[in-house]
Amino acid sequence: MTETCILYGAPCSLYTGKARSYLIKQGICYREISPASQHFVNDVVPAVHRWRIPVIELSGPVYIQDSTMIIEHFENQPQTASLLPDTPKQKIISLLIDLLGAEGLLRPAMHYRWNFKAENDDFLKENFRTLVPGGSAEMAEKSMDSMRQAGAAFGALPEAFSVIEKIYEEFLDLLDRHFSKYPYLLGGRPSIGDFGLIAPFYGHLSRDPYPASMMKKRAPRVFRWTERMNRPDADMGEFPDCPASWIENDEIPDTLKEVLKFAGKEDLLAETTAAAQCINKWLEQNNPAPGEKAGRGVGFAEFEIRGVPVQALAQPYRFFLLARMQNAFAGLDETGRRDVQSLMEELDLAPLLSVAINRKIARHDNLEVWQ
Ligand SMILES: N[C@@H](CCC(=O)N[C@@H](CS)C(=O)NCC(=O)O)C(=O)O
Repeated sequence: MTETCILYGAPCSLYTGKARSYLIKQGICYREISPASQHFVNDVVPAVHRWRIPVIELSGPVYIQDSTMIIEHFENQPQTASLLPDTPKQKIISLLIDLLGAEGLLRPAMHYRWNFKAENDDFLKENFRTLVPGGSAEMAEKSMDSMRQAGAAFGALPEAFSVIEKIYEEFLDLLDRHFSKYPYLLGGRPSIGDFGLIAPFYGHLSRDPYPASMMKKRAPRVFRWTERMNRPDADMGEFPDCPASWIENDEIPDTLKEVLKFAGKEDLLAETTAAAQCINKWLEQNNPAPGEKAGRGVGFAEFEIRGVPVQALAQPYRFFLLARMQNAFAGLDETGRRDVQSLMEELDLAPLLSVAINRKIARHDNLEVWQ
């Protein structure tokens, strides 16, 4: 790949971590530039209609905002070797984990960033200064405050802290067990699922002081995977016999099944079902015109995690990603659909093949819009 592109993003940004890792693993030439730059503020923000990272700038200039769409752009290039498996189970599981990373783990990612002030805040202040023009400490504080509020909007409120931590610790243990056997989610090669999962696991959970130290102590192999995902080679010296390919015969390893079963139950199903209800109610009341911009959140989904009531922003974007998995499922042949259906049943995740909102989300001119 010869095109040199510019990635506007930042080390502390969750979604930049997803796009960056993909560019690195695919050997795509890129230069990362801070969104504090004049060009980003004056030209890129107006072109993509909002201050949001990551954005990639291609020759033209063409701008793409959205980590998933950035990856899709490169996946669609004829010279690219796709990192979405084309066997049914591995394909659908990759897209499921993409959803889990980009949406399902936002609560722990926000909690471990914003609710450990003594350990994290000095580090974050320094990081956030690099996001704002001139490195203004005052602007950085403002931006931190608005992100802190976003964390609360995802349900990371004091009454839920302890349950969020318990679930995350158990999740880490299961993931660590998986990475003791395999360097990536599906064997010796990263897939679309790895890029989804690295989103919360790089910028926040492996970098911010409190969760980083916890991860290194409790789940060192998960930490190694976060390093590995940011290296151009396979970086799997611990696995001398592992081929640099996905596991054969469309197999999903037992260690990953355990991770998925757990995460589906604790981080995905209840919230997705509640968010669908909340968004559908909003759609009924508001009936947005086709082409109208779909906001970040429309109301609050109400559900429980281990008996603790939680309210979390119901995000249409969750269903944009979920629909990608459901469309891929619908596009499988009959045998593929049957195999995936029984895998999803085994994982107690079958409802995710059908739960949906009543209007589709499309992308137009770098924005999510109602169809
Ligand atoms: N769906 C988008 C989400 C991007 C996103 O939310 N980025 C955060 C930083 S990690 C951001 O720019 N937040 C600022 C805001 O939304 O005001 C993607 O995948 O790129």
